[in-house]
Amino acid sequence: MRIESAEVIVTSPGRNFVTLKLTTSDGITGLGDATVNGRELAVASYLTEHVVPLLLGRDAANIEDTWQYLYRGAYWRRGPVTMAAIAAVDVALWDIKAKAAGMPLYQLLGGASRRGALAYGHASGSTVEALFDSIRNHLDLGFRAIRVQTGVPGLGQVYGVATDQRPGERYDYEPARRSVADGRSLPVEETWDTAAYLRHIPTVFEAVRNEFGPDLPLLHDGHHRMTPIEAARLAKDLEPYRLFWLEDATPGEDQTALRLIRRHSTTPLAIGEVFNTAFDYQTLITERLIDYVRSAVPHTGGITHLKRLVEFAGLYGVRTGFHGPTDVSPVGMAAALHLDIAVHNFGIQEYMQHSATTLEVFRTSYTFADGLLHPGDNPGLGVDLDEEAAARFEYIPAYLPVNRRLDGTVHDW
Ligand code: GCO
Ligand code: MG
Repeated sequence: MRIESAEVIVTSPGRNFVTLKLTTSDGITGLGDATVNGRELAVASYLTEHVVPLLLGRDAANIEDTWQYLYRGAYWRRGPVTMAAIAAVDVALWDIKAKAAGMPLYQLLGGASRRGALAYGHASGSTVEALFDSIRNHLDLGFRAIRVQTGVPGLGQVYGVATDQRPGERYDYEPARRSVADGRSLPVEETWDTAAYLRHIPTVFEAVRNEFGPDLPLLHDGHHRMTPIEAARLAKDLEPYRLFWLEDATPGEDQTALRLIRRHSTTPLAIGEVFNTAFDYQTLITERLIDYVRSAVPHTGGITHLKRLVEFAGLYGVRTGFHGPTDVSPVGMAAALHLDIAVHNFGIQEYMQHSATTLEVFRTSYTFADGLLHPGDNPGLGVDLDEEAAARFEYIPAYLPVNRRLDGTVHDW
């Protein structure tokens, strides 16, 4: 079974996605997600110029060999662009293998370890009142675990807060936007003040616990904006509210920063959505500095590499909490769900829910019921790409926002 063709499909049904489609000599197709939010065309070009020519004629069955060939063979290792390109090839080959076997992918990954994957949804509000409405809305939608983000008094739009939620409607938060100036697309700029944030967030969690009780699993994303000692302060202040996790408290590339947080608090920590290999977690896992790995399949070298990371993490009691924002396409989401069902050390799965327009292009078979996600039992990943529909949505340049402190200094967003 040889790889006969490889196509890179860029489409923008509501937001930009890059998808790799491989077709074998027996006519089996496989899909892989190669989307890196705000830098999409770099991955599309890496695939088209440097990977597709190497794939044609290769044996589609040899997934591990192809992974090593692209990773070691490039000499230049790691990085979000390289690893997203390798991930797309890897996931497409797993899709093909599972379709050839006539099985849903999770069967090839060891079979089902659970009935479904506990999902968390994103509740947010610019005020605590709006946040409460959003939490109720999410509970009505069936979520059993909730991420909580709010506006900060004195600041305008901040990370993680949707502006357009209405009762009964799905959550719609898409940070990749653009401001058009002089005919150019530029990132939107937001304003940030860590001191105000640190004062406000514990009061929000106190209010949420008082309103919704002690049982509801609550999560929060710090989005890399604190220094180690600020993060330690927040983790300590949030202890009474028993978070499921505090995510990305500090910029993740400084692995030793987490030692300081750990020294001061028992709030569980999650990190890793911007990491791209298992090596990025080495200190964090072996020193037991985190509780959850946040990688996404398309950003961490695909199923082959993520499975390796998850097995390694499991040896240290660290569980999964895969990244699942809407910039991970339905193909990447389905890949995560097959792993979620199969691996032993599953923790939780982020689920932001794609828009109806996105789901017109990507036809999924995964389900969400009683707070649990399931990848479905169609052979392969269970996602089809409607190429005619995809062609209707042209790429639109969009960027993630840039954050500035009150004095204008660029800060982590
Ligand atoms: C999350 C993430 C996202 C990222 C987004 C960037 O926890 O879901 O932090 O909201 O900001 O994926 O592209
Ligand atoms: Mg995050």
